[in-house]
Amino acid sequence: HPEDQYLDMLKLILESGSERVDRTGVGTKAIFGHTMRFDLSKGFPVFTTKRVYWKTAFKEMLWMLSGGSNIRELVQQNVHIWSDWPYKKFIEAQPGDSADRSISMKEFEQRVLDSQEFADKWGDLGPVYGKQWRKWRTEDGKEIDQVSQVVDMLRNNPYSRRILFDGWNVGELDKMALPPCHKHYQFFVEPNTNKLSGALVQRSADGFLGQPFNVANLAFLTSLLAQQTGYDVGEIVWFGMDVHIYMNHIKQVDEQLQRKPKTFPTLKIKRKPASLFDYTIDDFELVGYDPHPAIAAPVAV
Ligand code: UFP
Repeated sequence: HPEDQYLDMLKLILESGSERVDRTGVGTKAIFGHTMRFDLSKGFPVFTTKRVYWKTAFKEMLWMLSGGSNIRELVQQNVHIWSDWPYKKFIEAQPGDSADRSISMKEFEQRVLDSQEFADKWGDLGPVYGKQWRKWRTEDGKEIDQVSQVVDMLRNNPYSRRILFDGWNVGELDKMALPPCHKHYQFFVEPNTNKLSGALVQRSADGFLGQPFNVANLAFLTSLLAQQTGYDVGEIVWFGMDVHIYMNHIKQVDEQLQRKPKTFPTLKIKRKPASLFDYTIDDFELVGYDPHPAIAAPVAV
């Protein structure tokens, strides 16, 4: 089963990963340099040995594609995966004696929803993915839409070796809530089969929580681009650099490793909108997704 690639990676990290103290202080076991590939014509690679909240992942991808960098549009869609960072920043900015120092994440998110002004001030993540993908700023003040350039190249210059975009804007890293993890996307058209393949280079991968999302979203993005530019789906290739398991996820990983993968679902795209930027979450269905139950785990912030 293609998902064995994922389970084997988790096993490898547990068995041979070196223990390292990381930025978050939680501690990880990590390996360096790992790859996996999935043939999209044989099913959509959303892992089945635990439930992956694919709608959350897809909503995040659509938000990034829209150029978004504020949690407001995510929270409006009930997506909370980016809220930890601005919440932490807000709390730390409050004076010690302020009542606001002890508001909960839910209360924080409610304020973001209630007030555009509050959201602008506290919900912004800095120039993260969406900003760099769609509005990369040049020295002379212009903005480059890298994603539209990719669409354009797929249509007009499909054998180019430069069909890629990158979120790693070195000059703006210090203004981002989190420097891009999934940093480099590149695409490849195979002329005989008319298939489009997509690759992702991920500098840092939380093997239990993040990586399954990142693989699903790579497959998702590749499928959207294929539909928009008139190709069939080929393969996705995932390259992880620092691939790690947090020490407080080890029990969860052990549990997941007991399970047998089930058949991958298929992605159904219900319509073809006018552009890559006109999809909504209701355009998608994962037909036949019948995973093992979810396994909860804390996020390291
Ligand atoms: N992480 C992922 N995938 C993502 C994302 C974050 O695995 O899409 F946004 C994880 C990787 C790492 C942490 O555990 O978040 C980022 O920390 P650092 O910047 O120190 O690598």
